Amino acid sequence: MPTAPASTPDTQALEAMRRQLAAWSIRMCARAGSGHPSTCLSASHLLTGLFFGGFLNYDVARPHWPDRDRFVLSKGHGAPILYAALAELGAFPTADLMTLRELGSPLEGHPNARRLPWVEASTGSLGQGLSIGLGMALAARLQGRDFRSWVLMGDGELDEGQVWEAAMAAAKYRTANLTAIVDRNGYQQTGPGDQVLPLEPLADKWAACGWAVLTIDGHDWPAVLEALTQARSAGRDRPLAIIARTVKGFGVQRIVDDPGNKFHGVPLLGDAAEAAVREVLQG
Ligand SMILES: Cc1ncc(C[n+]2csc(CCOP(=O)(O)OP(=O)(O)O)c2C)c(N)n1
Ligand SMILES: [Mg+2]
Repeated sequence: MPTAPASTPDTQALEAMRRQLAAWSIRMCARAGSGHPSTCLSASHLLTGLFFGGFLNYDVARPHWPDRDRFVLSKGHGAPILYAALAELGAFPTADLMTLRELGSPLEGHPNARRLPWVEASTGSLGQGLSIGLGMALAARLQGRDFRSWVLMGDGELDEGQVWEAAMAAAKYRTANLTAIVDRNGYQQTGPGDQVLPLEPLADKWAACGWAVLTIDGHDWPAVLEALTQARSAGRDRPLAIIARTVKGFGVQRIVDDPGNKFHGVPLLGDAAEAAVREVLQG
């Protein structure tokens, strides 16, 4: 039976928060003059649902609380939306978000666990987060704790062989407290991922590795919330992969319509950034 979150998530409130996080991501990258806003936008429902829907057992006031759920942003270049979520949860002032990528700011371009206590693992070198999240899931078992480990990955990131070593090991150890969320936006750095290395049939690959798999629309609130609810379910004996079909640059038509690489690593600047912020807040 799925375990419902503490209270039923309010989809309208989640959507309002998602739009705020999207807006922050665009503003932060514009201010920095660099960063990956389109990467943040495709993951916006997934990350907002996890952090604000009652699924992540977490307290920003106690970042080293031993029983906290662990969240690893394996696609570390999506750092702005993680920082925005942490700030909105009260970890630090939202004004600090505008220091993204400034020399000396702990809000580095990729999450640095040595600079921010809420960052569970330093990421940015793609392919490593699932191994780290698996280690955390196993640590819970060794310590007799019941926290969960959540890893958000890019789909291009799945080209890395280490992902599949971790996937097979997780199945071997039956880490039911581990959830991999794949932001399946179809694009990576240079363009469509399938032109670089075809991934389909992706769900079959995870299943063949011994995982439970859900494929969902990653921008549909009921689907996202149901998948996260199932991830917390006690009735599974294996790790769960949520393959979330998403749109890179979701909410900003100019990026969505781009026939190239969806502005990967390209911030919108000046008037274009302001227009994009309006679009994600009101569109
Ligand atoms: C090991 C490694 N190789 C290459 C890069 C450069 N790089 C940064 S982002 C990216 C594309 C990632 O695509 P994807 O995982 O699909 O992320 P998203 O589409 O969500 O941006 C690449 C190749 C990297 N960060 N790490
Ligand atoms: Mg991608």
